[in-house]
Amino acid sequence: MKQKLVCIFFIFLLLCSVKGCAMPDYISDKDKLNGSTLTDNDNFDNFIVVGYSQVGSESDWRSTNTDSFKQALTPQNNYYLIYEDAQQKQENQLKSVRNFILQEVDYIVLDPVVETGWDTVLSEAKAAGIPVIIVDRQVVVEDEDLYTCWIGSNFKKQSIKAGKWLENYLKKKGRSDEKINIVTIQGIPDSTAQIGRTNGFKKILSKNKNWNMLEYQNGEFTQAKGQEVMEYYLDTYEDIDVVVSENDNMTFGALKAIEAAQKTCGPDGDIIIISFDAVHAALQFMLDGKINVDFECNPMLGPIVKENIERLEKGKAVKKKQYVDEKYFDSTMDLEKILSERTY
Ligand code: GYE
Repeated sequence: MKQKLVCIFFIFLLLCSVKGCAMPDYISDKDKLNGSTLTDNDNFDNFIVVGYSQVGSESDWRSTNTDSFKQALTPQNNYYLIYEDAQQKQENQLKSVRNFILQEVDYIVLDPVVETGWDTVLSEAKAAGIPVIIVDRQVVVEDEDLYTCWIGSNFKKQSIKAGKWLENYLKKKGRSDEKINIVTIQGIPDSTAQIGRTNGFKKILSKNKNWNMLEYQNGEFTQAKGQEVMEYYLDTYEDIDVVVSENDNMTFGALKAIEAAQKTCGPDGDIIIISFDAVHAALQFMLDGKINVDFECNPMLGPIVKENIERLEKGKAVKKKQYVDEKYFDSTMDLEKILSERTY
């Protein structure tokens, strides 16, 4: 292990001399080591080196997810975490994974921005004997043995629940036979979260002949793009009954656009808002009467990955696909209590 860290250090020196760059943040940022620094005298022999390629920092969900890894894989727990933010670009992730292989890390954790295009790089990791744990989004590869396991959410189930929730809601309002105009603000195309959330909802959509999906547009999972897409929808369509927004940050942008267009939304407004993630700020908007329902996506994957690594270190098997538990929240619930108890 010591050789690996020495190797990481030399690669770092090399990168600095070639690019004249600042320290990479996994070495310079003390927070990432949870307040502790590595010194020459530290005994690294028992450290488990993990290279973690994160999608980006596009949303509240994502930041919480990143923190859960940084808090679980700490030097105090005998981990050395090399964190890389891919800024929602697959090419950056391919580079990171290849660097991790070069650095001879013990494990690679990959949250793939999109599902396809991973076969080659994962074969390289396999050839180097480095186990790869896929988190949150999934990969579609020819050979499932290219990764050890996957841990994340059931996005399709989340949006099937969303569709069923809408059926019930409209029924309660006596609107089951009314023509319902819907728009969808989608996440990054080809990401598991987008595919699952779009397709799950489509299943219920196809059963309700009076539901009319006006359009799908990519909001890139960001607030700015979500706002832009919603502005376009409001300019284009007179009568929108429902907005399905495939993550909370795009919803925050949509709420701004709706307000600017002097329309109303939420349980007492004109537009029904269905969102995904259920981050703290979204539940606050729900409490303020702006969002109708939010389907939780559990970001706390760091400790689960740690447990999996610990099993693997002991030579035990891990389950190939591991789904996390998730709930949903709507405006009929005791949101003040829920918000006060929630950690994310
Ligand atoms: O919903 C969104 C993020 O893949 C579950 O990505 C994740 C999604 C999440 O940017 O906020």
